[in-house]
Amino acid sequence: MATTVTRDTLDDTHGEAGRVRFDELIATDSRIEPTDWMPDAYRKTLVRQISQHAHSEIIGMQPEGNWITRAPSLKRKAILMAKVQDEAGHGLYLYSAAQTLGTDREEMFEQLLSGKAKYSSIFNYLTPTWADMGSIGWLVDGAAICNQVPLCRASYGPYGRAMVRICKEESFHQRQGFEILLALMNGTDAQKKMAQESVNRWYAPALMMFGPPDDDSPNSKQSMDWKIKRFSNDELRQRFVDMLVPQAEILGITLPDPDIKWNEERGHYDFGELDWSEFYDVLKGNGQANTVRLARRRAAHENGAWVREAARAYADKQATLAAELLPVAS
Ligand code: BYC
Repeated sequence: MATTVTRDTLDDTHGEAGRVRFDELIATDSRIEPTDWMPDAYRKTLVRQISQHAHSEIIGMQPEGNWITRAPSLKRKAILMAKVQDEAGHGLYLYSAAQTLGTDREEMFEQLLSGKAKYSSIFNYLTPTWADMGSIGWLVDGAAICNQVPLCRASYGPYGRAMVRICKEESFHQRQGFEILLALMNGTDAQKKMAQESVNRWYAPALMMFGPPDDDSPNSKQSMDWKIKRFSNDELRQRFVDMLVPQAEILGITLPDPDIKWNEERGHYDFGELDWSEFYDVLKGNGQANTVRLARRRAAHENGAWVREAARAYADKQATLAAELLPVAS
């Protein structure tokens, strides 16, 4: 478990020299580490983004967890279970990274459970069919990779390093989703229909994962100046569409946007406007599953109280034992 750095140890004790060094580290593409001086707003931005990201991984276990017992074969169950476990792991690395900024894990949990903290809009959509496991892997993890590979170069060291392992695992997740859809598209007419219908539902919400259009993204400019974000929301969304079109052709799936067209001049695919009112509605808590996702998370947290108590008691016991042994050892 990561050590929580307290705010006292992070106070501006470095004075002007700290600020100069911070600016220099950013300008030279070097990394900011937990003990370096950093502006308060940089710290707050990181805690906001990293904790939202952690919450997304933890809440993101639910839509797929819903299918573990119903996956169509033992092999599919095992793969899905491993994927959901990976997501739990991602959440834990990210909470640890956020803790290095002086925010307590309990505080972050509280923000999630009280509904104060955001998590990715995408996890408020339902998963009524098996094909949705394919769509989540192909589209949701695909979008996650596009967004997260540049985050491996985020200026804050613990975040960037956590992202390296996460991206490796996301890459496997994306391929398993693609393979589920490929199997369905090589199956019966009913299976092909199920795959297409699922992609029809997930395509636009996956594009919205990148966040609002650049003109409506209040945080992007500052986060890019600080080299936390390396590309804007729209740049990454474009990259994602460019990646999806040839993959959809291989699958034999139609992306549900009649405006997708290669633009020779831009060297990118044009695509249609998204319904941003739906995105903001989901953020306000009015998505298909906001209520159930939070209710499940709260129940899991309450049911897990005994595990936290046991872990705490064990840690206390170990600390007492270590203290008792210390004089003997010396
Ligand atoms: N959903 O100024 P903007 C996964 C919020 S999990 C909800 O552009 P920013 C997986 C945004 O927070 C992957 N809220 O913000 C897990 C801000 O509100 P606040 C999750 C969104 O931070 C399990 C406001 O809108 N990935 O892959 O510069 C199974 C204005 O936005 C969303 C990450 O968390 C959204 N989609 O950019 C399978 C990646 N978009 O905080 C898969 C890390 C925006 O000011 N995060 N908002 O109240 C990021 O890269 C950035 O935070 C974002 C947004 C691109 C998401």
